[in-house]
Amino acid sequence: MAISTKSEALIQQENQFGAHNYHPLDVVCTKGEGVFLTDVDGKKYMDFLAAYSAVNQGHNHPKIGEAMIAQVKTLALTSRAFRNDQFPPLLEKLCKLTGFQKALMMNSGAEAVETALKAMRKWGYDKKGIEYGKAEIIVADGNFHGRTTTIVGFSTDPDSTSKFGPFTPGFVIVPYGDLEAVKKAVNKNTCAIFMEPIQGEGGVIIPPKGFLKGLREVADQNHCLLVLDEIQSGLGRTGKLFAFEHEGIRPDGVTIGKALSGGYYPVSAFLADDEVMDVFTPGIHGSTYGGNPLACAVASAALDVLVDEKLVEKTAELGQHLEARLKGMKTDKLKEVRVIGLWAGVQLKPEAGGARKYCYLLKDRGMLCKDTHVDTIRLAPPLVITREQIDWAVDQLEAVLQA
Ligand code: IF1
Repeated sequence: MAISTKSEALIQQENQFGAHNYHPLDVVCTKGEGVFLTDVDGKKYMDFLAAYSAVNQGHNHPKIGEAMIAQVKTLALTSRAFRNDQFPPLLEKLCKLTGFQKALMMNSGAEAVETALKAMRKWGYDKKGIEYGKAEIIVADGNFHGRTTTIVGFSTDPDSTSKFGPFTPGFVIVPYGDLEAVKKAVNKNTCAIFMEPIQGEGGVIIPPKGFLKGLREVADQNHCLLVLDEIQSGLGRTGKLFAFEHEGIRPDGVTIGKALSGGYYPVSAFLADDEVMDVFTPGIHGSTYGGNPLACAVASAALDVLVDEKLVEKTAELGQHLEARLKGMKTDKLKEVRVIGLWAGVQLKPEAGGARKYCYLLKDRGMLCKDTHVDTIRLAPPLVITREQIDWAVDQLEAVLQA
């Protein structure tokens, strides 16, 4: 479809003055409301990505926006050199909601992951007694945990790792979902197992049943930590507050981000009990913006919306409908459909010609979603979506897959 001069001018400007570290769909958004985005030409789209689950509460949620504006007019930043009145209540709310004893606030997801990695290693030295410099963390093939040099160092995606080395040592990569491989990799120097409970960038990869439970057992038997990255899977996306609840386990630590602010502001956290969190003592870790009053006010409102609007329960229910509708699509282009809550990886057969072209066809029909790993269309609408809106979206998807 032709791009208007207004969009074209903005795309040209971005290409000229911005680093080319992305290849976005050519839609220039200017407004968001609930599940909808509007572009600069006034065309309205249903958002089926939700900023990679950051906007679980829906675009422009009035309660989060109002909390943000009120706090902006009062106090935005003190740094952690001084205390602020928004931080303590947010910590308590977060701990009571998630069941962890302590929270450490950061900004981006990658920073929460870095925090978790530091905690795992220091716990290994302080509490497990691993010889200094020898700590190992077991991670998964196909992982995505962010973009810092340490994190991309244990990525297996060539795009993430290309020429950014030398990398931080101390990571052991095993196939995702392979419990036997984890058992083989674990040794006296293992301080932790660190994985996504469901791999997002991997294309919504749900591990075999019992895998997380198995990881919990391996960690317990070998006196090491199990830490899960719920930055994308957490806060309702899978129909539970945390994806690990599907297997009835509890990790020793968890990273959250994205929907913690409902998309308004970068807010992330590492959550753990005292046994792990007390490895952090004054001066050894932090961030200028971590736990700032604006972030805390926004996160507090974003969590309230999640609870007050029963978005977790709603997602569990609507997720079943999404799954039934996606699995009932009449098309010969599907290889596999993976669904958990309002999160789906629609994997096409190679002969379908790649997922990206279908994302463009969907865009023309007013639906925005994102391809991943060549053949997979990833669906993750804001959790405020209705059953009728899901039906409309699946109708569009089915139509483009029949073309
Ligand atoms: C980008 C992917 C999604 C994450 C998990 C940590 C982070 C992420 C499980 C880091 C971030 C984002 C980053 C974004 C694309 C996106 C993504 F496709 F790359 F993998 F969501 F699926 N842990 N995921 O998914 O959080 O530092 O970005 O706040 O453009 O890189 P961040």
